[in-house]
Amino acid sequence: MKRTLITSALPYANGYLHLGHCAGAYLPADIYARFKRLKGEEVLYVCGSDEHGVAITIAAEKEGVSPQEIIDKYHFANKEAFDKFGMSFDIYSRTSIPLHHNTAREFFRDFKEKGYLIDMEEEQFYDNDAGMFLPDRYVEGICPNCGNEHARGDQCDSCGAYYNQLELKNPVSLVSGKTPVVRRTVHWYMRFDKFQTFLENYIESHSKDWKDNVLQQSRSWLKQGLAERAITRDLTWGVKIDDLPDVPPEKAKGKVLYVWFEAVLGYISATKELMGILNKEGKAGADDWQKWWKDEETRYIAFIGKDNIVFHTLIFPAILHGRGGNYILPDNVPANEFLNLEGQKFSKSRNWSIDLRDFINNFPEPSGVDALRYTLAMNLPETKDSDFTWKDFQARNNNELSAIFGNFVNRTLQFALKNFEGIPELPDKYKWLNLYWKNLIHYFDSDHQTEHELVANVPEELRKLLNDNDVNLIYALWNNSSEAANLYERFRFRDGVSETMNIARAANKYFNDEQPWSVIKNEPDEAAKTIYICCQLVRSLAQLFAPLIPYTSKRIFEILNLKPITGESTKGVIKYPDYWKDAVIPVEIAGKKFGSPEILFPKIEDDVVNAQTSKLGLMLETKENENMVPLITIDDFTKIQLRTAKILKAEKVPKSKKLLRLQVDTGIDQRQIIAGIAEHYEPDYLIGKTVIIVANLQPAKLMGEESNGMMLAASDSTGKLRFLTTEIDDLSAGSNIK
Ligand code: B3M
Ligand code: ZN
Repeated sequence: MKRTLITSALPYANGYLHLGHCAGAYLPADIYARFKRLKGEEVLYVCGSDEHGVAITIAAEKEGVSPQEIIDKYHFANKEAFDKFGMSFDIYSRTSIPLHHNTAREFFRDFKEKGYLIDMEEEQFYDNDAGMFLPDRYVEGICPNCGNEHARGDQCDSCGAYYNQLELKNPVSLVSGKTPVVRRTVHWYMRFDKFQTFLENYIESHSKDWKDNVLQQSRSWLKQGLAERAITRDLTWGVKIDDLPDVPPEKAKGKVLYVWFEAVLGYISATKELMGILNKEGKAGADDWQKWWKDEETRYIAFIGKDNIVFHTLIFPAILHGRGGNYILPDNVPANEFLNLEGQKFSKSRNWSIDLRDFINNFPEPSGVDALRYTLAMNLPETKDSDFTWKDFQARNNNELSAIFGNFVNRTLQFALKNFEGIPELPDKYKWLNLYWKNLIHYFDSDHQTEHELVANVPEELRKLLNDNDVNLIYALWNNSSEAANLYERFRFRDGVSETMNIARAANKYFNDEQPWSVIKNEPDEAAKTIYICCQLVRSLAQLFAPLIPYTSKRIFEILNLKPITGESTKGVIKYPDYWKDAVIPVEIAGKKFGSPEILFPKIEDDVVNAQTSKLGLMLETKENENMVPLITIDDFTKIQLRTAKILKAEKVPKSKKLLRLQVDTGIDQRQIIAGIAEHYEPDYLIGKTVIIVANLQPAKLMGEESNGMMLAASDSTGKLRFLTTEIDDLSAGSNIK
């Protein structure tokens, strides 16, 4: 049996995780990791924060902080949210650590020595004001393909066309707001064309076992022909190369590795980091990372969202293959499509999102997290985009987790406690029940008839003890658990979870058919046998649901006074026994006392989900939502002191692309106001203008600059900000506005 290496795409540390992220590369991977551990296999599950690239620097500018502050804020916030969401990573690392920088630089140097890199001069936009070359996401203009006026530097969001930033018409720097100039700069290009044939063979070798969406995207890139791609960028934030020997510093100055070239190497550096930690604890060799990345006995599964496919099926395999040294390649890349929210795409800017940390704050009980995991699992976008709705979350919790699984556990344990003070002792007549059960499982395992024949032809001697209901329930346990295992192995988690929930349905049917509440009156031994079998099923279901709802499974094991077995991280150094197989075999629990049962999944009421739904899209200042803003009294309004003011001076705030520093005459004093309009106005244009300010606002600090007041502005139909002014321009400064 091969060991299994699992990675999830490294989320950018530039914002809080939302439920769409969870349903993409994370929850499926965690279900898979827990399942493989519970099967007794050697597993390593690696993830971490992706902390470089313009995704980080843009977020830093938006929040007016440094990139380091951004990644520290979101790395730890996301790690905490993942932990509470039950993610069982063996390590959650980050790409800002020196170990990662060194790993990435090693690959760069090796490729340079092997001739896989060529340094070429190219023309690129340069912002004279900001004194920097402009990466694609720092420049905007008119799309050369469709005329969209806000097209980004590399790809148009409206028509999807890819192009070189120099093809943009009327380009504008998003740093200074000015027209950039064209300058020549050197970049190192990776000759991906040299890996065309290798990658074609690699992709076609998986034509049978990879998802269609993954194969299609990979093939279409290969069909266009792989060209050399720049793997450096003119940025100061990232993995630097200007101090590498054999790299001319004058060429490499101010350059970092392209984030997508180094981020995928983050999986390897995270593994190295973990082995270094374990080595210090005497639990692994420092070089043990190699058995995960350079050993044919390892099977590597890379979980991602569909926007990361070619980076994991073409770019990363080319890098691994180019490095040599027996690096293994992804054995599968089960990319998920996207999760939508109440029928719309997740959108932070439109506040149409549910952050994982907010969900956990609103549903702090472990049952809430498990209900979310279950709801997401039942709606995973495995083959097409899917949707999360609060109503479905409520229904899954109330009608399935609570009404089927929770109800079965509760009625079984309550009945056992009330009538047997715990798990019933087996009456004499049934003292060999466990053995008969094991023989029945052996018969199912060894006989390959159809489902109907299997149950119909159960050996007579087993029938002496097990009635039809008993046999049907044990068959459902055996059959559905192995079906679920097959489905999980094929990354079909929705169906695997359904198979498991169907065991709980069969268990409820068994309880109803056996009618212990009435049988106990005249045949207590029969009732004892029934409840004993139900208690076994409670344990089995806790085991089989563990990959999905680990908190609830753990709770059930604790109530039964059994060791919780939920597939938690073992840092890749310990293998469990095959608990999956073990889940269908009865354990010795007759007569066992247990703790007080509890409601595992409290009902979620309408007002709870309505409160959540009503939050979506709020603070959206559009016409249809105006009346969403609470009404105020005239007294409230008079607290705000609005005045006219004249702009005396205007200049840019250093290192910020949004802020201007204004000196204004308010008619009562002269003061500094910081305004977020640098992307919309040249400072000189504002001098002498009459504007409207809030004069009695608490002083605030923005990018270290004091602001005493706020200048009023509104967005026009194109999203451009326009400051508010008065009908006549020479209205004296300081007029009170009522
Ligand atoms: N951070 C893109 C993303 O967050 C990128 C994934 C890197 S995986 C090495 O979707
Ligand atoms: Zn376009």
